[in-house]
Amino acid sequence: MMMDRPSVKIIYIMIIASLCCLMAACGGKDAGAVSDIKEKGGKERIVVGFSQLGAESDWRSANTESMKSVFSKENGYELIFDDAQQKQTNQITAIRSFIQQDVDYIVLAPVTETGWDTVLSEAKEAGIPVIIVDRQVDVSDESLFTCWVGSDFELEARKVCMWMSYFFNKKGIKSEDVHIVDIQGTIGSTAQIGRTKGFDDMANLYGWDVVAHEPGDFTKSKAKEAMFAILRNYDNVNVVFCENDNEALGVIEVLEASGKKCGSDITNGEIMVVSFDGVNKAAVSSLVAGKISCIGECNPLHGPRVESIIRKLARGQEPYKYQYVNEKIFAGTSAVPSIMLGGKEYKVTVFNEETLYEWPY
Ligand code: GYE
Repeated sequence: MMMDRPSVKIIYIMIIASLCCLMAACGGKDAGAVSDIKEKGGKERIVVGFSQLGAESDWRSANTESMKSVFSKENGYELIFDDAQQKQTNQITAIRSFIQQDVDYIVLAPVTETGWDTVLSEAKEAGIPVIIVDRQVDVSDESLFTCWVGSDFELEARKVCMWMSYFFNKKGIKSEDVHIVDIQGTIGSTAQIGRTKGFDDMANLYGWDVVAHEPGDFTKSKAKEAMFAILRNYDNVNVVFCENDNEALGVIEVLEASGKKCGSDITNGEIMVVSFDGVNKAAVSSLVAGKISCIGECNPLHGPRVESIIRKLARGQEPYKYQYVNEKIFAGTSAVPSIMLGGKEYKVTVFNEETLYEWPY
């Protein structure tokens, strides 16, 4: 006997409802939710658990947004998103919950590099592929994750330092007259480790006077504290290397409140600020205004990249283990049109009032 559409729908809802009750009765509340998701509409959705480390910067918000817009219901996904609020323990708890819910893929943006072996072994045992995004994990066995996609943070730092070296040369500024501080990112994160290393190596190579390293945790507030401390302890700093834009904006606030002028004319008392990301509109406007001299781009739009990895895996193909994203250098002045690094030429993208509105982020 043919049933009309509403009756089919009611029977369908009843089946789903009883399945959910059954799951809940077994104590598997979350597992019930996932199988419900997978069966809705008769078409399987791919369930992705994403452990995001926090919301400390504009880069992070853009990254979260990119992931959420790609892993949407319309695109056939169910995204279980967890914000770990900068705590690794929260990330470990989230991953365990994803395993319990039997998600199809786990995506992890790790806060720091170490301490992942146990929980990633658990994911491996459960047979769930783990894709690492943005920062890296330092594990004893690389088979504990499927692959990684993100930026070359050390290269970003080398490029910004090279831009400075070209600029100083052009303006006749001697290496020994460069008194520079590094406001570091979250200690132990790949972005910090790479940027600090790139900075240290280049400062050493050019013989700049490195006055201090201060942790700024990639946040405006921590960077402000760091800059206040630096101003209390040293009176000769003329360049501030910030490991992200939010830090740079904090540093500029502190410098201006202390009566200093931010700019590239360090011979005449200005303080040069350089940074990374290029995602924050206020930071890019500061570049155009000359308050930030150079920004090493750090691209946060990893959603489509992670999705293409998942598509590959779903087809049974093996993605590259490490996938680095190509990035640019941004400046507000055309003083340095391009730089050479490792035998490669990098053109500098110059932003002004007009091109600012063509900003991709
Ligand atoms: O540069 C910073 C964020 O890991 C690439 O983390 C990321 C960095 C980014 O908080 O703004």
